[in-house]
Amino acid sequence: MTTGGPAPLVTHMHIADPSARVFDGVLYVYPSHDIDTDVPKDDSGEQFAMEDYHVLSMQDPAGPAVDHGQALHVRDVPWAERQMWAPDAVRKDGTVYFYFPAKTAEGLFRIGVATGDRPEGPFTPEPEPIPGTYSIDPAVLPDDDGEHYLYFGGIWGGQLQKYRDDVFDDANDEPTDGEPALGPRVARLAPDMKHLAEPTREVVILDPSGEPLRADDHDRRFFEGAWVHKNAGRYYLSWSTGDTHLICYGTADNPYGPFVYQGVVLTPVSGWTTQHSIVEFEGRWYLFFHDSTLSGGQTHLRTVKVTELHHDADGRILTVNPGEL
Ligand code: FUB
Repeated sequence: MTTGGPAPLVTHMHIADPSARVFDGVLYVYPSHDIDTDVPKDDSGEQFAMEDYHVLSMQDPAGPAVDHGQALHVRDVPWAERQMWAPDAVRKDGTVYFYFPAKTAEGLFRIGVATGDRPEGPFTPEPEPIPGTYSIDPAVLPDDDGEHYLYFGGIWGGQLQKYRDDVFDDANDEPTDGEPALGPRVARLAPDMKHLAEPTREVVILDPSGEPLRADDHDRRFFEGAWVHKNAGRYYLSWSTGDTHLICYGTADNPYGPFVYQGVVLTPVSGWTTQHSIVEFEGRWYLFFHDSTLSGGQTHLRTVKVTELHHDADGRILTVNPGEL
C-alpha cells in the first residue's frame, strides 16, 4: 500500500467514494460521509456505518472545496435503516436526482433516489427504493442521446453474489475458480428517473481473448464501484477489484457492453477500499479517488483526492500511481 499523493479535498470530515459531476461549469462531488463507529470490522463492511451525505463544490479541481452541509440523512428515508454507501447524482430538466444505497431493516441493500432543485441539495427521498434495484454503488451514465443508464452492484458486503437474474437467494454465493465472475448490473432509467425502464442485465467484462473474466482472476474481476464515462465515442467502464485494491477499466461501443478489459486506472492506495469517478472539466479529464491517509490508514475513515487523468492517442488510460503524485 502507498501513502501520500495530492492533498485531501477537505480535512474537517472523512469522506469517500467520490462521484464527481459538472453542473453550470462548477464541479460537484457526491461522496460517502465516513464516521467512526464501535461496530466491529468484518468482511461485510458493517464498520462502514454512514448516516448522511454532504455535497462539495469546487470552481476548479485545484480547489478549494466547499462543504455545503448535510444534503440527506438516513432518518429522513422511510425505507432505509443504516449504511448510506457510495452515491451519485445527475441533473435532468433542472431537477437533480441523487442516487444512494442503504440497508433496510431486514439488512438488505437497496438503491434509492432523492430529488432537489440545486446540485448541493438538500434532497427529498422517494418513500420506497427504486423497484428492481439491490446491492450498492449506483452510478449513472448520462448518454449523449438523452438516455440515462443506472449501473450498480458490489460483491461480499455489497450482497451482489446473493442475486442471479435479479432474484435473491441467500444460498447463492460468489462464483468460484474458473466460473465467470459476476459483473455489475445495468438498466436504462425511465423518463421520470425514478424507475428502471427495463429489467437489469449483467455487464459482462471480457478478457481481450474474448473470454469472460473469471471469478478467481482477482487482479481484474469486478468487485464494486462501477463508473462509466464516455470519451471520443467509446464507453469506458471502470471498477474496483476489491481484495487486490486496483481500479481497472474496459471499453465497449455501447452502454450495456460487453466491455473488453484494457488495464489499470489506479494502483493501490492507503486503506482496503478503493473507489473513484472520472469526469471531464474544461477539456481535461480528472480522477477523483479516496484513500485512508488522513486517518493514518483506518479503512473506514477515508479522504477524497483528485488528480488529472490522461487518455493517450489510442484512447488508453495512463495508469495513475498514487506514490508518484
Ligand atoms: O463506502 C462504503 C463502500 O466501500 C462503498 O460502497 C464501496 O464502493 C467501498 O468504497
